[in-house]
Amino acid sequence: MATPKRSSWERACEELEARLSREDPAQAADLAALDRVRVGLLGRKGALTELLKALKDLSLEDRRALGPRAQGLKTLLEGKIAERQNALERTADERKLSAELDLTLPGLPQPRGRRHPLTQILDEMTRILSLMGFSWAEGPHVEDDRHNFSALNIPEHHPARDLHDTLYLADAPLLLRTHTSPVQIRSMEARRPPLRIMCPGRVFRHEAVDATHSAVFHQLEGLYVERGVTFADLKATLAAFMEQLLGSSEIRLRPSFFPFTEPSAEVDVRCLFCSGRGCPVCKQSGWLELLGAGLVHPNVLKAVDIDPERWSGFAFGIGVERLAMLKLGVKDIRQFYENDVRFLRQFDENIA
Ligand code: 2NM
Repeated sequence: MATPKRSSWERACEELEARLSREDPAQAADLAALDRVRVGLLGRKGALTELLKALKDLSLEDRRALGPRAQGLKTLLEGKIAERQNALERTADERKLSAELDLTLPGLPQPRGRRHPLTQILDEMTRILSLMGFSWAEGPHVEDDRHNFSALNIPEHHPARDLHDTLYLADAPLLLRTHTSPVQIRSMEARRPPLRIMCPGRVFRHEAVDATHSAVFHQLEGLYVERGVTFADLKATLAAFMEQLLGSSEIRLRPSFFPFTEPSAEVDVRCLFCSGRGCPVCKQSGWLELLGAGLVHPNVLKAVDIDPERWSGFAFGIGVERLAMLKLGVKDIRQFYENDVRFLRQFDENIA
């Protein structure tokens, strides 16, 4: 037999259920209307809150029977309110966005960068050499006399040490490296042969700047030390390197002199512009002078404690700017350093 309190609670609950089916919170027109619905039902004095509070006046048995009904009603209502709130907020965001932005306008073009032409050439050279087994080596720009000169068999009074070529630091017995060969000395000091390295990098000379001279420029040198390395290895390596780099493998070696190699050679490549017929670029000779090279001088090996009776090696050096000027048709070396985008833009890369 239902108690009077239980009956009146059940009536109240039925009224509320009827009310909810009439005025579904999912119909609220805007966020303010939804909030009024929420407060009216779930607020501190809301109808459902009151109903839940009134449960405490019922007997334990009645509470057990009716509590879940009220709780179910609350859960259902909260879910509906949250869902309607999400929908209303989304519509508000979309309205605001379309008022401020025209999403049908075309996008802004994004300018695409490119590598500096010297970097492009240097990367191409190191890519080829690394396929031939040379590994990348670097060293400091500020060097001491031993690594830049004496270990390279450049004696005290050699003209390369002349004040007109070398930039010395004022307060220390140090200098700016005049070539990348000190990197090769450092590599031979640090590691035992066999050794196959490439040394790309910046070098410095005390020099008047003009269309073909810069006080700061770039070199790439290669070094290979192994048992029984000969001039034939040097020639074949350079021919393969030039074939990959320029598409021309015909090379010519002319006797020359470097303190750190013996014998030494200037290496010419068949002119890539006229294939040897003669043109202004090669000054009608049919050849382009591109590299210096030779077999590492025994005194250089001795200076880094490598026995020249057991080991031999070849080395070569190439000027990056000179090659880039030839390949790209640049007439003034200074353009590489001015960073004028109208100049740099000409050397776009074919990236899909
Ligand atoms: C060149 C030409 C010829 C050279 C020699 C060495 C070393 F460290 F092994 F002695 N490094 N680079 C070399 C030889 C560089 O540049 C025109």
